[in-house]
Amino acid sequence: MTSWLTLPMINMDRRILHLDLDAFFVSVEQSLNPSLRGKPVVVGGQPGKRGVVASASYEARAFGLYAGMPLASAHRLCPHAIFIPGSFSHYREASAGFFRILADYTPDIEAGGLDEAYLDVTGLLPGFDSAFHMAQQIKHRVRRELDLIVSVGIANSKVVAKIASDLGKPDGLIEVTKGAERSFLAPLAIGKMPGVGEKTERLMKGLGIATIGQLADTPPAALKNRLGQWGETLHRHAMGIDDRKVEPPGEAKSISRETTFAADTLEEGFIKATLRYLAERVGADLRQHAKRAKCVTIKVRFSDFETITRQCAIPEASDSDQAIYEAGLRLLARAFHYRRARVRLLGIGVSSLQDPGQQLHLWDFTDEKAARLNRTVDQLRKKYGFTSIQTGQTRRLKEDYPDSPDRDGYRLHTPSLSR
Ligand code: TTP
Ligand code: MG
Repeated sequence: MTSWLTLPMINMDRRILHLDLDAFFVSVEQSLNPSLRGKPVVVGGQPGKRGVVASASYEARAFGLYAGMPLASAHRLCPHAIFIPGSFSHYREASAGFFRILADYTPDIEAGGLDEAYLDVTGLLPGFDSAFHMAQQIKHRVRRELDLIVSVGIANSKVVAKIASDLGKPDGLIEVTKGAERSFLAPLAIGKMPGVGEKTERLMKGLGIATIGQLADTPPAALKNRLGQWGETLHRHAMGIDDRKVEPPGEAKSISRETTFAADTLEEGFIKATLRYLAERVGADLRQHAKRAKCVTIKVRFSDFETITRQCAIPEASDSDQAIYEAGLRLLARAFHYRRARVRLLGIGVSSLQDPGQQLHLWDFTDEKAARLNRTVDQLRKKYGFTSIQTGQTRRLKEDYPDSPDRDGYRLHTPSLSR
């Protein structure tokens, strides 16, 4: 190999696909229950309950509904919409099917969530004369095999491919040919840029920037002034320049679960039971990934939306529900010491994940026993459903939460966020 080939150059001839399933949660529900097709459908929960829209069908979006909107507002705008709580295990299954299809085309896959991926297909596979034809085939297979619709954008960079897939929705397929990146982006509203939220948009408007073309024409120094490094990056992206690679994900850095309560609460028994349940979900995830955690964090949102986190290290990296819960309890005490007010949302997570390299101390029988118990519980739950096993602390939740239909856990009030 000649030496210049080894330089880390940007290949301007890359072909990158960005794929994103249309109205993912809703579409899975529609494939399970075809009578929902063609109707305004919302996944997220019942409008009388608290929570937000996780996914809205395109028919519902016509009424102004969008992800993140409170269910109550969604109901006001579109009272005849069909509201569904959602069943995460079905979405996970559909997602696995989606990624199985993608894996037939390249190992260069970067998942951007359950329903979103980048593929680097530069060089392609034998049998395809263009990235466009490959995308057509993927769309066809996703429709036939999964009964879902995927929108695809193709370009020489991640940012342009993502904007293209978004622009084509629903059922889109847009390729931005080499050299056309900047003219493709120029007329688009600044809000179409990934990473530009309401706040940045307002700031840009203040600078007289409404379109991506105007952003590209703004001196980068002016942007750096206001937005720092991020401003420079945005400017490059606006010019269609983005050398980020498609990177298959590293391993998970943290695992967490959280839920919003149906009504703000200060009832200690209930809060602790919920904490225990969430800790068990986190522990089960940890064990499934064969990881141990060194650090536990809780998140508490009070009724006025003030949100705090408290974090601590645990003496031995652990994957046990008990250890996570006990650390969580201590952190909860700290949170209440800071402020004793009604709680709107509670979450617990672990980080500093390690492989279970270090052995348990041989004399540490309590750890050994706990580990055995957790393994048995995992096996039973796999067979009979998560809520088939109740620990003393979580039993009382049965009165408050119905089982999810797939017995994959309690149906919390914010199902999409309590994965
Ligand atoms: P998105 O791809 O952002 O949304 P979508 O697939 O419903 O619609 P489209 O891509 O056609 O615009 O998110 C994928 C899924 O992730 C979505 O179906 C539900 C879930 N989700 C949430 O749970 N909460 C959220 O705030 C968002 C944005 C998505
Ligand atoms: Mg989507």
